[in-house]
Amino acid sequence: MLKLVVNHSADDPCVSGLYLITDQEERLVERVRSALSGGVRVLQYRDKLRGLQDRLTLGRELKLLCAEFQIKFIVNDDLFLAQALDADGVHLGQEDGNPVAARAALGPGKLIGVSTHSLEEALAAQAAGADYVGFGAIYPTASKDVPQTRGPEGLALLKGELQIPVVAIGGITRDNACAVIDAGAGAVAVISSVLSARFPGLAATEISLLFNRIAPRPRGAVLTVAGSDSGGGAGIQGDLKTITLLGSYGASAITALTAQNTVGVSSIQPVSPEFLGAQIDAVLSDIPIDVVKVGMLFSPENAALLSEKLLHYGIRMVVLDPVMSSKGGLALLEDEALSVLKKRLVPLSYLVTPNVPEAERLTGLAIADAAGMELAARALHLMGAKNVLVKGGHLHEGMVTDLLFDGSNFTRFTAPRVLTRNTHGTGCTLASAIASFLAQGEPLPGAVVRAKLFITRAIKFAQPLGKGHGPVNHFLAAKDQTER
Ligand code: 3NM
Repeated sequence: MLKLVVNHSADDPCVSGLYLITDQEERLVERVRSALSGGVRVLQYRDKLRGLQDRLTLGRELKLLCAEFQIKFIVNDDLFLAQALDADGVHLGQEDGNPVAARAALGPGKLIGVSTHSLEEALAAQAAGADYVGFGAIYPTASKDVPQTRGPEGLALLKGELQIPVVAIGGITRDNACAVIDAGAGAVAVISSVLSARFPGLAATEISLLFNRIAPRPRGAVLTVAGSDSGGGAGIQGDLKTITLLGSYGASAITALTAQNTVGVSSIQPVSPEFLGAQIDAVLSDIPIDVVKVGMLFSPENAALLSEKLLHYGIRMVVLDPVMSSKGGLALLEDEALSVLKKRLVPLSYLVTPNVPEAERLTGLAIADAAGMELAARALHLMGAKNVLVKGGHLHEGMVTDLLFDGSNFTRFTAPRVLTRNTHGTGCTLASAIASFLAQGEPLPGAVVRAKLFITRAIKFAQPLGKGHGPVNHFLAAKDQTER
């Protein structure tokens, strides 16, 4: 008889992904709720201030939230509270009692984690029956007095010696977590980078997505919502080529059919909002999509429908390429759709990627130079886009500079201008490449750098296919670009 043996320790680690620890600030439950909706996998209730009754009350509330989001609920330090709340486990500091006693009290089905700061402590915790160790501080942190920092290097050394999962902790942010995940952390524990963020749900999504960087290929899934380009260089076809060649999984929802080639768009047949909605429902109710990339929407009804669906499914990772017209000047967005885009889609977008004419129409500003791009980026951020990438290709300068604004800082990405008329599909391809790299666990600045390299190569290698603007060369641009 065949017997199925499931190795839980390898395939199903007891903790993985984003591990959130509570802070002592105001509106905790509200902020935790938002964070859990962004993809937190384990919540640890850590409370150094409240008395027992208040801890019991708040603990019950947090436990209910965890049940609602189907994630694990762990109590820090306090074995009595863990038992009283029937938590999924307890997390012990070095001073907070011993894992053997905790196991005897909680039984085999509960999780026991131990804070450790050295290889010796971690090995001792493992020998005493801990299910996982916390290890830190990885980076400097203001949330706790820590004796020293270990860096990703210290974590990699520990991982080599330990069998149980390691939860990295201390000063971890979206921008430094990649090194920690690459060093072998099964989970990252954070307080401030999620709970002190302006949007805890978005901050949680950004960090959770980074774990895709260790997923098998195709890595991460992108849904493109755009028009079909029969010519194959832009729109849905250009998007799916980009997403696939860069190593992610691509799904699509078509907003309109276009009869199109390298010379121009000769006819447009919009899809009804009902049918666009049916496509989006079919995909999002089944396939775990990491990033939604939005291109040509055409009608105000389709733009409005999309905003409803994004809200309904709680999609935060939206890359919005505000396509407005074809190279030949034909409108790909009806006039009334512009205001829907501005009012309803820009505020839902994680990143909006206008070129100069699109940024001008969205903001009403005239953009003649780098300073104008900055003003437009600020205006789009005020309109609700979390991040803005204004593309400088339409300014007549030798170098092409794109400007990324995250609400605080500007980053410039510069590449030499390639003199060619074969640029069909550039906007769609860049936005799809950014969406793919995000879906693969690259934080935004890195995703933009890699996507910019990709589009620059795709333009450089473009062939004069057809009688008009030849399509960018997705194939050669992607060759040798997916290293893992
Ligand atoms: N334990 P933040 S560092 C609770 O090294 C805690 O054991 C640490 O907070 C350890 O994500 C830490 O804000 C604080 O840096 C983590």
